[in-house]
Amino acid sequence: MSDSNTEKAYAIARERYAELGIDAEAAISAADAVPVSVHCWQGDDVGGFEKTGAAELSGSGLQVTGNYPGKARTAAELRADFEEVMTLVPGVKRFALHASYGEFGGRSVDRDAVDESHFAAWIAWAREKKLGLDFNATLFAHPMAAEGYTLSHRSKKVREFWIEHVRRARRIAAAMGRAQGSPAVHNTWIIDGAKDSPVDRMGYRDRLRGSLDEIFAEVLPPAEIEDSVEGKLFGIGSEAFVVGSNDFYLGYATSRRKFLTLDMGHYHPTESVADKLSAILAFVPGIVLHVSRGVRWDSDHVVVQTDELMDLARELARSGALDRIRVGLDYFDASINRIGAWSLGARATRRALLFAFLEPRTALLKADIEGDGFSRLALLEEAKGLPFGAVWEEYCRRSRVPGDGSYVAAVKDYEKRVLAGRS
Ligand code: RNT
Ligand code: ZN
Repeated sequence: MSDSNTEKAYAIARERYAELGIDAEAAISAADAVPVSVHCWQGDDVGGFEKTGAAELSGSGLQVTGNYPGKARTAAELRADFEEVMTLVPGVKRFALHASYGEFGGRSVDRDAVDESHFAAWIAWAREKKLGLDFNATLFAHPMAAEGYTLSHRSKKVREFWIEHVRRARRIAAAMGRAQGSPAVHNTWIIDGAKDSPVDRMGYRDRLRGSLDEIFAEVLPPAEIEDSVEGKLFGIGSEAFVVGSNDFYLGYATSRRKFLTLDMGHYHPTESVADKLSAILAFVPGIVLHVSRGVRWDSDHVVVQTDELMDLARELARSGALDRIRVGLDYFDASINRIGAWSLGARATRRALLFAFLEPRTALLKADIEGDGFSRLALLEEAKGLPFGAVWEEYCRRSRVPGDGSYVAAVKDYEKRVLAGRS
């Protein structure tokens, strides 16, 4: 669409929204301002840069399928790819790294030796690009994790190795927070679990609680780091037992005043993460969202505008607690163009936020208060047919990113110019 048609369509759309008491300008500003922390790992299939060659994800419960050509092989390539993604996705963005993405200058630096010097280039790049960084300890794809247990392992030696790793990862996150003048989220997710039922479940949970307590005994400034813990329902190879289940971490985050990470792929299919927001926010300091799309299982498909995502975005917009919610992405598809996958999912997340902020809130709340369930339902239906696309296109235009009709061409162009040359 031409710029002038986009503006014309928006002017009409804006009037239509105003008829329902919705300020489209305010909605654009609100949706634009929510930071979306884009995950580094869509760019290279959760590979990281510890060693060259294929990632050893097997046994980690993470599964990346597909072999589409052009994946980033170095940190420099990953940065270049994300710079391309940034030109395609509107709104305030952050970047989430894993400890396995350090730059080790060809040396082999084990997880219990990683420190902020290995992230100096990332920190300098983020400063230049005005990107906030977030961080994750990496407790998978490693020989010490090969038995399927890390922080809850029976062996003290294995536990101590991973405790040291997470301690270091937290310090790296704090260094990022210091450099950017605002806290970096540090998320801890572990693989621990079993294919079949262990008898001593209690032992594993006791040990996990103990390890986490040892890790968090080191107090880091809240201005530099926000600690979060992520539970899970099951993984490939941990179908019968996951030590860090939702119940475990809900209790942990509540009692230890930590953030809780809610991944959209980590619950029973009929559970609603949207519904969990207001329930859990009543008891924890904050929530980290891992926006994802599970197809039949925690498959981490590229995020699209599903009902689940829309419900989540609406709850976010309605919550009045945006200062306690961190939005992060967590999906990876290696079977299609990775830059396309990355930007499509991030755009879908931003679209859902904009849609949510365009809700006729005042009228809906009135119906709520008056107990007029029919009007509320009718209004929610009406909202689905409002000229949302015109607002989205105008928002993209103002953000100087391509609209839906032209960003695919930009992805293809980058593929031809850059990705095709990678073996
Ligand atoms: C795994 C968790 C975790 C990872 C990333 C790579 O089930 O969702 O968040 O996907 O840390
Ligand atoms: Zn996750």
